[in-house]
Amino acid sequence: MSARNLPIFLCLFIVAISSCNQQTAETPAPTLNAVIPLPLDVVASSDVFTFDTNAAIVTSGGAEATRIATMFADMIQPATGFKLIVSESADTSKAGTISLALTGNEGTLGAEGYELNITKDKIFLIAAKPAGLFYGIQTIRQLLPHSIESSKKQNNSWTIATGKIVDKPEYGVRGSMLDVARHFFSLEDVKRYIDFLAFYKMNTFHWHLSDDQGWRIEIKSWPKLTSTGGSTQVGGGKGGFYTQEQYKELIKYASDRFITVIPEIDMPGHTNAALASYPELNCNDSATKLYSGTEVGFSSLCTNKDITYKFIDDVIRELAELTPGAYLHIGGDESHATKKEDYIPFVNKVQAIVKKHNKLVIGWDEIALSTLTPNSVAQYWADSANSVNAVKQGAKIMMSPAAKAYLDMQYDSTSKLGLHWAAYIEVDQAYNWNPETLVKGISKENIYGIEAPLWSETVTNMNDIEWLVFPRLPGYAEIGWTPSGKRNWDEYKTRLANHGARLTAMDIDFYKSKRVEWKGE
Ligand code: TNX
Repeated sequence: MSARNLPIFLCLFIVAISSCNQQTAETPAPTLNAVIPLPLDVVASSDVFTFDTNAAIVTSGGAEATRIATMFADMIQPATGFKLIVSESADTSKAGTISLALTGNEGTLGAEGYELNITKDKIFLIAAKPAGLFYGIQTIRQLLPHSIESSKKQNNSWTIATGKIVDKPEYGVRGSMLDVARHFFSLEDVKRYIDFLAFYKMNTFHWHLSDDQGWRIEIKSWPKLTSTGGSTQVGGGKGGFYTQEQYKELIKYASDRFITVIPEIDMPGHTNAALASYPELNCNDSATKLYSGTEVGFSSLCTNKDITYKFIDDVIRELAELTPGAYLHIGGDESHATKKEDYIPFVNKVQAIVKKHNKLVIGWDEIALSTLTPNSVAQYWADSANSVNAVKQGAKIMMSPAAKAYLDMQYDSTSKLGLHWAAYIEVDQAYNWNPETLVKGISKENIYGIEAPLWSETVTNMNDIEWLVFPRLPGYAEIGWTPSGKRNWDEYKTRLANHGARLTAMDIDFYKSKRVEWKGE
């Protein structure tokens, strides 16, 4: 935003509590003050566009523009009752037109940026690439009244503040991880998780698919991984797993929302579910018992047996065939039951296997103890020395510092869910950090992306997920999207306060932090 426009913008921010705007009492207040992540450049004007049944969406630039427009029309239908017509046309002359155009030319917007121009009687959204249109749609959605999120028809006037937004992300990779191994979550739950990421313009979903307590992805060449290894979870419940067909369904669902899936098979530690399924993966040839506790660091694949690498080759081959994204996550964390002299050659061999199957490696920061292959990414979670070592080897870093970015950390000592081994993370602490300056030796150009992981030792259902994820996830999305110089907790907390009613309309059970003055609709 230019300095020239700052006063108007601030005016809109505080519109709810002041009379500095030119709205009349009947005109609903513009809702620019609730958009998360904060767009890069906003020039507000003091009018409103009103959606009504005459609104029609025209698209130009091809099938993807039309698909995205249709997603938008479908999304707003339940609350508005409008069945907006989507047509491929360059004619934007009619009042009420919402135009989505793909230019193909990245220019300054890049592959994920968009330009949104809202006037009194039309909306123009342009982007170079489909992802940009999709993010522009998320902004329009957040500019509409909160009740747009309702699944039931609302009697509302569907207005949007006029103005111009030019927006693009600071980081190219913005994501979250869901641990489906400690507790299993249905495909439907995982899709809802994907919806959350998409809503905040996040583009990466890290799927933690195996751990001591459960193996969750069907591997056809090693069927007992799921029939045995998938049969329990923390607390001893029945667990579960995804068939390869379901996995592909999720990949498609994510990719329709511009989200790349990074699947993780954690090894050589965190492997009890595999060790319980196949005796030959153990050094003593005897299967372990299934495990439903929450200890870490006690299991290891047998690193000096050939069968172990045959197993890994099969798993990586099947997973690589199912996964369009460039990266496969090999875990590598907390391998306390693997000797260091075994761990290093193990990780080197696994990197070679991943490469053989035409994928790139990402692993937790410990993998930097080995010799990282070109384009490997180390995920900083705990050990800054490992991460700096990765940088020195030329690797990039996925930033997930446990004490700042772990969604399973309790908010404070009274939190009903979560752990606190790394920190208590209140909503302001989750927001108030800068990936570029957090660790000496890791700077902007070394960063691959930002990721907030949710481990599920204490999380058993979707309500639990929502309570830990919200309201911290929007803050992580903003860290990834908005340049650090434009981020400020005092301003953000006002937007978040306004945003709370939207979460409620989305039927999200969120933590009502006392550090935010939540507003009603
Ligand atoms: C550490 S983070 C782990 C996980 C646990 C998590 C709980 C990481 C790479 N390893 O196995 O679930 O702590 O917060």
